[in-house]
Amino acid sequence: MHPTLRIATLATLLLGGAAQAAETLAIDVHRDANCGCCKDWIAYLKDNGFAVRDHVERDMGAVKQALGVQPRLGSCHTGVIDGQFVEGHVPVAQILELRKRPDLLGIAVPGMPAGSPGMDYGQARQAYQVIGLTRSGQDEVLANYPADKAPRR
Ligand SMILES: [Cu+2]
Repeated sequence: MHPTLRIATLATLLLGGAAQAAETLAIDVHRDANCGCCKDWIAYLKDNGFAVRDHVERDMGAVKQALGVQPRLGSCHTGVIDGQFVEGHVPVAQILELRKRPDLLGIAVPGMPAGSPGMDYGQARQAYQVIGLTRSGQDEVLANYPADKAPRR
C-alpha cells in the first residue's frame, strides 16, 4: 500500500473508533444499597451499551427532590444523563428519545410495574406508561406499554 494511503486508512480507523466511543451513553444511577431491581435495571443498561456509574445513596428522597422528580412520578432508582432524570424502570428506547428532548426535565416509569426492564421476572406484564415531565411542569405520555398476559420466560 502507498504510504499516504496507509495513513489515510489509519486516520479513518481512528476517527471511526472515536465516533463509536461518542455513542456510548454515560448514565449516573442513584439507588438504595439493597435494591435488587435497581441492580437488574443497571444490568439491562449495560447490556444495551450504557456506561453506568453506580451511586449507593442514604437518602433517595433528597436525590429525587434535587433533580425535580415529582412524587407522583417516583420509583426506586433515579438515573441522570446531562442533568435530565431517568426515574424508575425506563426502557432504552425512551432514554434515547430523551436525548432529543431538551424541553423535558426528565422521564419516568412511576412505581415498579411488573415486566418493565429490570422488573422482568417471568411474570405477566402490567400495562405501564413512560411519562415525560416538561420544564413547565406538565406530564406528557411518551410511550404506552400494554399488558401482556403471557409469561415471557
Ligand atoms: Cu425497581
